[in-house]
Amino acid sequence: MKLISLASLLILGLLPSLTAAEPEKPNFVIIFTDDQGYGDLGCFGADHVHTPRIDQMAAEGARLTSFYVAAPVCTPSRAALMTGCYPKRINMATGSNFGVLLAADPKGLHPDEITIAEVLQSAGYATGMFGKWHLGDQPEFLPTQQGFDEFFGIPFSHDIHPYHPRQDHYGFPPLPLLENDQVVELDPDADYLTKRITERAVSFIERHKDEPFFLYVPHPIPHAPLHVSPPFITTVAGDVAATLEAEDGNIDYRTRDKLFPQAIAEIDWSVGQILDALKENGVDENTLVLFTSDNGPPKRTLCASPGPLRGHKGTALEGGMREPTVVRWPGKIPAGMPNDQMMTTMDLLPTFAKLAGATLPTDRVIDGKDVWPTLSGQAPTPHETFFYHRGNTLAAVRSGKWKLHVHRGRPAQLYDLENDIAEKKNLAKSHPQVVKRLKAHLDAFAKDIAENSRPAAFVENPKPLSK
Ligand SMILES: [Ca+2]
Repeated sequence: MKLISLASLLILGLLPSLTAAEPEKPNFVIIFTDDQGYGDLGCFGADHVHTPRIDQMAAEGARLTSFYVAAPVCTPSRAALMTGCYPKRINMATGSNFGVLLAADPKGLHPDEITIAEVLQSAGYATGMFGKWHLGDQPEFLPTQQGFDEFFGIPFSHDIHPYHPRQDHYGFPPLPLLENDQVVELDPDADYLTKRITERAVSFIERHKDEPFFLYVPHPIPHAPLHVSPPFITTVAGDVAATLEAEDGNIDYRTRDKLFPQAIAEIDWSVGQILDALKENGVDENTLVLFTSDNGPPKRTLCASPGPLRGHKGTALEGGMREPTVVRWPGKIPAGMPNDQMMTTMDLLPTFAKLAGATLPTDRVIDGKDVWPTLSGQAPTPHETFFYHRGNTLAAVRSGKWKLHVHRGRPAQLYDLENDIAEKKNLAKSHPQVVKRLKAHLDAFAKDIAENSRPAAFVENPKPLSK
């Protein structure tokens, strides 16, 4: 009799707690380093840096070997990650009079843009960002205005400060360190930035373990000048340490370049701290963690490496825009399997929205696509094309294994990335039909962007942030 009653209650749907529970919303963590190259992780073939925690993360998850950013420099790359759009579509391909935003730039990511943080916030997520923003430093452009409940960090690169080698030319104000929308320090000791950002990230996980969360950790490092906290300086050669001790208020960029292995070691430590915090707080199994970089290594660098790729930061060659990417979600993403399918930072907004049960805006174009079927190893990339820009210039397109570079007034160059990842053998002459097909993609995209783009925002009388 009792069994029958229970069965009828179940049929009537009166015992919801006994039926399948709502699937738990996953947490998302994006760790986004600055100017790290495709060859700057052990699991991407490096022997000049040591990254045991990130390599372990790759062994438990996947290396994404054709993962792209939408621009080869900071500001537009971050704009694309935040909005799921090509930078040019939202007029964020450059700063107002420089390749990226500078201090007190009147320009910023438009407040009407809907960021990945806002999408997840609308689905009940706690959102935290600890690190470097670079999408506008005026009060109306700060992370707390774009969907982040909490922000601790710097509004742009840490070299936009009075110690810049061309300070005579730029006249930069002191570098502000912010807590939410308030400046809490000026010219903070950059040696401690990675450590302090990491501590904030770990605290955020501890405080939000019982609710769905989105944690964004855009490290200012390894962008020059390199800095590490004291425990990581112990492995530096004696003459380098001595030179740094003698810096005396100035910053010796060339000597600091030699801290590259130490800077990457501290980043690796930071990733380990975050992964350990997820485990200790019981949310490891329900958290997707993605590690990548905002653009390739700068040209003038002593240590950073694009690995087998040609090109560097600022170029539309693979070395500028293909990033060392590792993703991990136990039980959901097949462990230890490299994934060579084409994916981009623009895909994270629609992908996380889908996994979170959030709704995407329907009143605007979003270039990224839901790549969950691809990330989980069930389907090939949903992208027929990926477009490369330098600033506002449409420079190249990839479709399948083919990549076509176009330069005004010069013949196009066609490369087979499957067999020539270093873009060395121009096959344009022997494959005119492929060139024609890819050119048609470029023309269609240029037309689409011209017809469907949205403005950045500008303020009058921008002022440097101060305490
Ligand atoms: Ca960068």
